[in-house]
Amino acid sequence: MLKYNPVKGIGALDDTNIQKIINGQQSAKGEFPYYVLLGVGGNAGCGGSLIAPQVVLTAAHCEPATYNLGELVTVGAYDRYSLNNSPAQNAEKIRVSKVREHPQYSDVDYDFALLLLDTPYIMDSEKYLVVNDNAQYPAAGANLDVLGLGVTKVDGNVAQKLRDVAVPAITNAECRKSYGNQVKNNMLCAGFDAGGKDSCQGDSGGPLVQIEGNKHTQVGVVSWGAGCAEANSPGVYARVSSEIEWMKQTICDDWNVEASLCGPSTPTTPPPPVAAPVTAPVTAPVQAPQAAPQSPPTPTPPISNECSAGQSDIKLFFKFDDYPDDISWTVTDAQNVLVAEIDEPGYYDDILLTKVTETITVCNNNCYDVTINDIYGNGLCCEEGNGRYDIRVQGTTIFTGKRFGEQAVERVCLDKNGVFVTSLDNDSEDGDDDDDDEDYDYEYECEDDATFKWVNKKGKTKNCKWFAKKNKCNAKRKHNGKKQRVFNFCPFSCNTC
Ligand code: 4AZ
Repeated sequence: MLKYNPVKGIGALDDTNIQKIINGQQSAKGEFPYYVLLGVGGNAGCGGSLIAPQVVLTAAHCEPATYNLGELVTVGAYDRYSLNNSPAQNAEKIRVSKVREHPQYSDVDYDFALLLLDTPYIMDSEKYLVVNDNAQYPAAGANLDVLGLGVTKVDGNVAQKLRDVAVPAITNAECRKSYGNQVKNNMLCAGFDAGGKDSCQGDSGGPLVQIEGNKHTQVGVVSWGAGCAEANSPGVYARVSSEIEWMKQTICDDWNVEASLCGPSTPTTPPPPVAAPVTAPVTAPVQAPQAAPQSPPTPTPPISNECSAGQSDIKLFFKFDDYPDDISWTVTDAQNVLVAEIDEPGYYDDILLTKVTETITVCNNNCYDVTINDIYGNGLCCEEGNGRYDIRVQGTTIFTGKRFGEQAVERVCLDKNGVFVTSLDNDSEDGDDDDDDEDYDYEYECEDDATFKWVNKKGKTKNCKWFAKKNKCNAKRKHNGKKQRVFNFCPFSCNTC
């Protein structure tokens, strides 16, 4: 978010004094069951809070109408890269169907937005969140907690697990000593004179709460500040009690969904079921990560339900180098049908993005080619940072790579139980238990296609021998109008006959 720096003005981040922010602690699982990550995994930029089963409160400066509308958010988030919160309630990815940014939002003023979720998330917890409607609260000096998955130091990495820190409320009069008239009545400041503890980038939109036992009262929404955790520069929050009427109008009148702030009688439609929380379908196709500011990825074709041997997940993990936007990938099955892809470089383009795990749901008893492309041609390392990819099946990393040039192709075969195997033995497909080898005449020549060549970016021509020598037989190249793996053109050099 924009930062007001008394010397440099709004928008300037004083990075000359890089401090550890927050100085908080990792939250306990289930401690803040209402926390929402606006997005999924490493592509998520902001936080939010579930103030009703189908409603998330966040900050307008997170621009949810641009980045989250129609996309998935992670409700009940704790670990950025996992929905599994056990033994606490698990997180869920739920799509955002409507977004309402405060109509008076401008710069840092009226920094509120509401999201309507496709389906409710029923918190199965003794803890509950209420929005503060009392303008007298919190009192100066009240002990508040702010939470988030944002950076743990200025310009650092975003947190993997939810963190929280205690900060005292300060009066707006006191806060104006730091920021002057930038602090409006609909804002609330919290922090220590000496700094040291604060919210920061990536925490925006998340809740500032006052905790009394299981009752958490949300008094603020993370909004702005001068840098993070600097002395005499408290964190500034959108003051929840100021905009209760706008929230009620949006949630109770316009959206007409269940919310405690609407009172018991407001909804005219029956409230959503209060049974078990809605879980994502197990047969869900690949969930593409939250769209980055640029155009969204090509939608993934749904996976056929006809996986006769059941389904499993292939996890594709990236630790990026300094240029996540160079990376794209595809997964195709043995019949060369596209199963999932992020086919455009530029998709992974978030300045906070360092790691991502993609989950690709595939059929057991099939083979898949995972192709990772780096448009710049230097892989995920090393001159531009120390990245890598891991391909995981059932929790085990089966392939990893970093210095792969333009392209890496890894073949992942899963047996009938979803266990990784190097190839599938389909000999019995014809129902004939005989050794099929005997049925074929093996007297064929094992020869490279003498016409195969590939011209690199510097205009140099490479042949089969070069690919074999460079261990690039698995790369895909176009030849005679067909894009295939090089060993298909070069079986002799690549030793695959
Ligand atoms: C931000 O950039 C941000 N220290 C959030 C909170 C604060 C500063 C910056 C408060 O999202």
